[in-house]
Amino acid sequence: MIQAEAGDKVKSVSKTLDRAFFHHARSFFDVATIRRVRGHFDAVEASHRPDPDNDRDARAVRLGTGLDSFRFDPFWYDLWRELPPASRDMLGPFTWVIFPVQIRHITQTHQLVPWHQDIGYQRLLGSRAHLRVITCFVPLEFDPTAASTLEFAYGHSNTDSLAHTAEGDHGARIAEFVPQSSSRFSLTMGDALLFGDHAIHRTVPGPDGRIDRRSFEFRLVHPDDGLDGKDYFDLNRGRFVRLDGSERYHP
Ligand SMILES: O=C(O)CCC(=O)C(=O)O
Ligand SMILES: [Fe+2]
Repeated sequence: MIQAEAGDKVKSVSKTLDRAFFHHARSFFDVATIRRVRGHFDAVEASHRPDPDNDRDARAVRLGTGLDSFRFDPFWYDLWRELPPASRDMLGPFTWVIFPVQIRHITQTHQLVPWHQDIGYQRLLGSRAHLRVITCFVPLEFDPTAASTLEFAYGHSNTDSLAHTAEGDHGARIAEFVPQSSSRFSLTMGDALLFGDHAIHRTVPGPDGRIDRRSFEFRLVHPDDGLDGKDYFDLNRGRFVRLDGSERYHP
């Protein structure tokens, strides 16, 4: 059981300890940093070409998710090196950011992710699944309100881990799900959406139907839930770490 430490200056810890929470974190990242990150994204994206013989690459292209070579760039973690202190406090005990990040650049209808909980995707990882994660969704658009975003369901009484089934390339969806009510947020560059692994959400197009959107999903864990041999960015040490106690500037 993850406990908040007494005396922590944590504003939203009750939310982070509720696995179904979702929260619009305004100005979560430094805007100058996020602009620099977007510049780097634009500069290097096209140089990462899918290997035609690699099924994993082909699937990533179909889904609009970043290729492994693109994801493994430690530059994306500058967002965490330069995290404002108030944002750090908001994360409570979730101080390890999983490496690598999930990247998306979606442009097509079939890339919209159907209703799911992130725990449904973790379960697909078997012995490499984290027991518990929180997700930090970061739009990389200059006007995120015009682009595709996430929609969250609420008013649904069952916030436990629900059954998921595969749908095409999407590994996990909650079949036949109809929310009682739902929420979308007006994001500006630098904002993030933080949510628990039982929060029910999906991808929706922008208000005028436009889908084009670049974004990151970072996942964070409590250090007790780290896995052997995996790299994490430790927000307390400002370094990449592993469970064996090793530390490095680059993973
Ligand atoms: O980026 C999106 O539109 C949704 C992605 C998502 O929900 C996920 O990766 O868990
Ligand atoms: Fe998700």
